[in-house]
Amino acid sequence: MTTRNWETIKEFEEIKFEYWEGIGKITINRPRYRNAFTPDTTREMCEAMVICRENPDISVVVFTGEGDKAFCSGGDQNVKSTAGYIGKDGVPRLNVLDLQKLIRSIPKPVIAMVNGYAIGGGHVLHVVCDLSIASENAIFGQTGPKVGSFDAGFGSSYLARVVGQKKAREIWFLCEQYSAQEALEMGLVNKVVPFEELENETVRWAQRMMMHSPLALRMIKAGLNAELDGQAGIQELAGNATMLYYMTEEAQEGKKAFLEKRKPDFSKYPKMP
Ligand code: S0N
Repeated sequence: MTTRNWETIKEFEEIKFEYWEGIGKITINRPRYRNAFTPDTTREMCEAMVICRENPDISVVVFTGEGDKAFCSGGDQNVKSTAGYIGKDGVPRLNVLDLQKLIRSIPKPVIAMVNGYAIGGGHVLHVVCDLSIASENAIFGQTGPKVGSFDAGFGSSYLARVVGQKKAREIWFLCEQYSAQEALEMGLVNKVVPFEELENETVRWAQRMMMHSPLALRMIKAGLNAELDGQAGIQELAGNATMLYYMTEEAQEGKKAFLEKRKPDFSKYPKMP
């Protein structure tokens, strides 16, 4: 599928983390289990996301799964215990929720490149990404009520914002599977392409966004999140406003005056209508 020389950013055990021309690509590398995630997979993805956030060379993040069968089949049922999923440290966790929050809060676009099954917690992961590009063989669905789990957070409420309340309830209550075409029709994905074209199309979308103002994209993402994310969303949007304010001479006057032990003079700064 790939024709690019993706360069490894960091070696992990359960994911691949690569870079090419402004794009950070995070790939769940457990095709044997249809790319189901363990707490270790999720911890590694969280670490890669933080690197994507910090690295100024990365403008867009792409999430995908290894191979042509699955994007992600959710939590690994082999390591599910009574209190979450057990990783190598023996502690049960639901740390996929941390990953969801990181995807939403990173101030850069995140594209889900859905290359097969996006099921259960794997479906939620594509839902929380900013954009989803799917291959024609992609299949979507939730399984929670069938297999003894559920995601009543972003996995439900944000899904309902994407596809509407009735459809979200159908998806969760019936646990059916949906084709890529059906997903497109319900607004669950942005585009469907043949599998061979999936990476090319995803890269095209990333390159298109990279031509635009990163600050504008950042503010739009924060604004779209803020409407839904309550105080956490407002904090994100407000933090961006503070960052922009720090860049002004007006804000710098306040700091300079403090350091120079004088009264600040804000009189020259415009009071916009
Ligand atoms: C993906 C499916 C539909 C693919 O079917 P297919 O192509 O017929 O392949 P299989 O033969 O079924 O699978 C191939 C091998 O891969 C293993 N495997 C597949 N999925 C998983 C999985 N999730 N965990 C472990 N192994 C998996 C198969 O067992 C098989 O192995 P072998 O060859 O040894 O038989 C199909 O595989 C499928 O339906 N998979 C299960 C989907 C599912 O129910 N996932 C779990 C759903 N729940 C969650 O994701 C929890 C989410 C979560 O973490 C969470 C989030 C928020 C709040 C709470 C939670 C919470 O933890 O509950």
